[in-house]
Amino acid sequence: MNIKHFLTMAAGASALMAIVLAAPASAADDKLEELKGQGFARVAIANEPPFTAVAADGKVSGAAPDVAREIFKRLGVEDIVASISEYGAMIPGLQAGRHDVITAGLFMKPERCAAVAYSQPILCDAEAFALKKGNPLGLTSYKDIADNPDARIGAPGGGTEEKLALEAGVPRDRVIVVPDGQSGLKMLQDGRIDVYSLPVLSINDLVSKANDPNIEVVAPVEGAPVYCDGAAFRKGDEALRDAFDVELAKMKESGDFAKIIEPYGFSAAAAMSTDREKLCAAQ
Ligand code: 6CS
Repeated sequence: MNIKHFLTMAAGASALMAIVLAAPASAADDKLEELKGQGFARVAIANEPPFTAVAADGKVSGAAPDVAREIFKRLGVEDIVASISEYGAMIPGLQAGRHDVITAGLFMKPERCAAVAYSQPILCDAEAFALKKGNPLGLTSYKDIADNPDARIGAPGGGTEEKLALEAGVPRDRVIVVPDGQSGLKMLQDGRIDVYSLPVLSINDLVSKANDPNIEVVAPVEGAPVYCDGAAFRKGDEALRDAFDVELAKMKESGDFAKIIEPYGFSAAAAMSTDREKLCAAQ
């Protein structure tokens, strides 16, 4: 090869290298760039205080969106825009591109971990029952509901409590899908269900605001695990999830994480005592 030919080849190779190096980051990194350009991240929520809440004026709060809003701000994404979804529709909505992330207290469980890319843990809670004062049917576990042919349980569609009831042996026709907390409370007060089940902090928030002396809380539900959620990203958006996790870890370390979630009643220590690997393998 003569020197002229060699120099031509070398120039071509360095030009190619310059193009490769200047190429935009991977597609996954582009997702963060896309959100920065969009100016907001589209988050799925449920409107179940204190995990998630939408005020009458549309203001979104709750521990999960508040953590996400702060992390996205630190990543250069100015705000979040929330849409309310039933728990069972959140993952399909994420996969269909209707949401950029689920920030709703969607508890980590193996089947969900297989479908999304979870962040590290954020909000942990046990399960609870709201039922008639005096607990006339003596319900303290999902198995108690299964064992009593008259007991009807209300729970969110596609949610953890519905699954726990079915797995405990409650027949489908005694597991009533309830769209939201207010409906669940009303159905309990009207005697259309005998127990309404949500995580402890959600049930306590609902019952304390109802201020109804005929309703009481059983918490925790015997035999039910403590669950933790994470922000749930689409499979393929792992680079965005990892960037989210870097900021989440900094906030856990600095105490900023606790400052956001603990006023809502959540424990930062509980979330920091476990990790995604353990939670996705558990149960
Ligand atoms: O992850 C879930 O399925 C459950 N999480 C919350 C915050 N409320 C109810 C729901 O079933």
